[in-house]
Amino acid sequence: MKLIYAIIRNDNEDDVVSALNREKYSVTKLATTGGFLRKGNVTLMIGTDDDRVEPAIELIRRECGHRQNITVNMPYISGTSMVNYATMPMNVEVGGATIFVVNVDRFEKF
Ligand code: 2BA
Repeated sequence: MKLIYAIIRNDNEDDVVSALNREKYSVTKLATTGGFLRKGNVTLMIGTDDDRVEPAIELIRRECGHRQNITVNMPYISGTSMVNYATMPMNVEVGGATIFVVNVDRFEKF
């Protein structure tokens, strides 16, 4: 058995979770925050049999679409004697999904 962690954008959550449920995957949603952009995203935990991992990833890929480049204003500290907060435009890729697949040693339900 495997546990899939899929970090997706908030915008994609409904479509991905509905599609996973239709295909009989059990899903737990966690409200998470990206450490870089400090914006909300969603982490899905999906426990499933080994042979259902690839179909789940394909489904997530289909629902999340392509990555896109966006420009964000990142905060940074400027100046020496005083702390001045400013922002700096930066290009980042968003969209798609970030996926980790880990082995499950033991799985029980009571
Ligand atoms: P964030 O950490 O908010 O990152 C948002 C996007 O900013 C990333 O998109 C990436 O394009 C860019 N980015 C992240 N860290 C960067 C850095 N140190 N320097 C320059 N650009 C950076 P994604 O790669 O699609 O990641 C989307 C979200 O997935 C991330 O949100 C984070 O919550 C999670 N994530 C991605 N890779 C991860 C990893 N290796 N471990 C844990 N979480 C990860």
